[in-house]
Amino acid sequence: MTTTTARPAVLSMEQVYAPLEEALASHYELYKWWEIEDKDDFLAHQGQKIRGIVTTGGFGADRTLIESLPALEVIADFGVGFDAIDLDAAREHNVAVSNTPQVLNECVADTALALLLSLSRRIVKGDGFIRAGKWPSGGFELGYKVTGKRIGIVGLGRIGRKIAQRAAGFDMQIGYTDVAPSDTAPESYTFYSELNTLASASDYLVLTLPGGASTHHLVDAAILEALGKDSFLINVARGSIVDEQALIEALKSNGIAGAGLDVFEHEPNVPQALIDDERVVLTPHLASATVETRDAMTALVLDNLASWFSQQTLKTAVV
Ligand code: 8YV
Repeated sequence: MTTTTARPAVLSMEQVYAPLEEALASHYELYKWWEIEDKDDFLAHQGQKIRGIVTTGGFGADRTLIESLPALEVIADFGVGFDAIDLDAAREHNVAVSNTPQVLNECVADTALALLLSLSRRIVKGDGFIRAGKWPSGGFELGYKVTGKRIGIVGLGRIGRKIAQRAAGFDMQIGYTDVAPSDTAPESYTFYSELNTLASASDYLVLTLPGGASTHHLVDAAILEALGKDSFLINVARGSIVDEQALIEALKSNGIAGAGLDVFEHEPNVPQALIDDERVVLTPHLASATVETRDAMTALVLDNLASWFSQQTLKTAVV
């Protein structure tokens, strides 16, 4: 006699990495949200069999989605940030949540440094200068030296620490703010209890703190004013942390020197004022987007799902 065990039904919310989709399809009865034309019809007729969701840091899972899936047991986030997942709704409905911490630290930190270097040394602008055929008719503008400058890290967590280590390689002076001074940070790092004081003392203010209600618009007009006309803002965390309109105003009035942005308030929409501004380097939320890191994130999502469906535990649990 042969027995067949039904594979758990899993709904993937966003098309993000083909090997993840392939692996999910080989282990689960996979549904792809972006391919479903009539979503209400799907939820009404198939929603009751979905036991797992795979989502991204940006897409998350809101209360409406969670409550539309009565058999939902687990949400596996393909990302470290879970601000877009309604954790209260997940808890209320006994839905476990996992994310992918640690495995993306290096790549996100590398991206912060890449933005910092691109801004200071005018890499993107220099590339455009050559491609536009302008080099033969004149020299290129000067940038700013990075070595020895002051970096202010907002959130000395797993990613913030990796950025600090990299900045130390450029002999930068490292300041940070967090809920409390870190016991394990090197003595050479300076702790600032207030964000505005850190901003005033920084040539580069780098955001590496979680998104969500508690950090919404933390970087507003006052913080940008404290940062000042010779300093740069770098955001590899969440767009919601920066008041984008205030940033646009600060750039317009030469209140800050420039910005390196991997994340935006309303992705994938980027305000035209930022696109038009050559003192801004823009990247499309790519900080964790390397083959190595996306493979590691895929492995962790699969581990979490396998562990949940076999023994109701998670490798890296948020809830
Ligand atoms: C991903 C992210 O790019 O880790 C996060 O929180 O936002 C990113 O690593 C995202 O989850 C994939 O879209």
